Amino acid sequence: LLLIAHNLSGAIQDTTFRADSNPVFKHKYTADPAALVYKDKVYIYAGHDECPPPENRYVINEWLVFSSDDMVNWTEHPVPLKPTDFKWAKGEAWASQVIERNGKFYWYVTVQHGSIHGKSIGVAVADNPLGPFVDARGSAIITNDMTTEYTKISWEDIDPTVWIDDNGQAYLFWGNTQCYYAKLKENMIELDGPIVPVHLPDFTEAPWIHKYNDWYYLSYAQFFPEKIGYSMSRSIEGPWEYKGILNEIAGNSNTNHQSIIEFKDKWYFIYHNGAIPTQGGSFRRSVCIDRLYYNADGTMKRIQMTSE
Ligand code: FUB
Repeated sequence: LLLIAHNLSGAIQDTTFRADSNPVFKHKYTADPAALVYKDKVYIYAGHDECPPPENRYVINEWLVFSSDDMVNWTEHPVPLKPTDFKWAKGEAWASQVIERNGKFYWYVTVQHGSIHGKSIGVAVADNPLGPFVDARGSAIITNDMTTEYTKISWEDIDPTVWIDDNGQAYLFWGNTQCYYAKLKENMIELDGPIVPVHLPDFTEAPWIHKYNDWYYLSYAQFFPEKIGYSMSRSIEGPWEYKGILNEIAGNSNTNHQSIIEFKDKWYFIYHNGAIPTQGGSFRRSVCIDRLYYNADGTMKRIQMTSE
């Protein structure tokens, strides 16, 4: 009986996740989804695209959070964090990621710095995945003046992604045009070593780290308009070997920004497109979810987007 119940619940999950319900959130424009799996639930943290049509620029004044226990039914929760919650920041809720460590939730975000030129990375902390989140340091953890020896653009310090390796060492990856990583101290709010450039072909932005079996995967946006490509390594510190395109340009959006998670024994690719008619586009984006599959050698099959 137990076996039948198990099989039945598996079958029900298979048929209820319908990629053709993309985009997942239709009542608001949502971008740069960062997914967190915690205690049988998935949380999606996303920027709220609010650019009034017909204008075309980023207007992103807050992050949103949604939760689900089946990848089908989503609950929206109160706004958990805004760039203005960082006193040193000026605005612009660009891409982010949340990770749990020792019962606390650390949220690494891109914002515009108030007094240092360019974009910066801040970190907020909370006791649960829905917040309230508060600035964990009172200052940015990464600022543009820390990386000017590599590129001269003001938006290179964006798109943080964070990883805690099996030995407990945490790493922050980020970047635009140039990808970087730095180790984090156990407190998760201070760097623990130098900033190291990561060499990835045609890197634009949006790095995301995940692990499957003994492989590390660093997926990232390439070119512009963006596709998602990926590299694999046996170590989080590289060297990384480029493996090709994982996701093509996502309907009607110049940017493409992914998270990759395993939830209840299935893998998912969570991203955004600009496909909501008639006002959707590069500055009014929408979060989508499709399934992700591996080949026997550990490489990933190209994502079959619902819109294809
Ligand atoms: O949403 C603003 C920026 O667009 C993100 O930080 C990039 O990854 C791109 O999606």
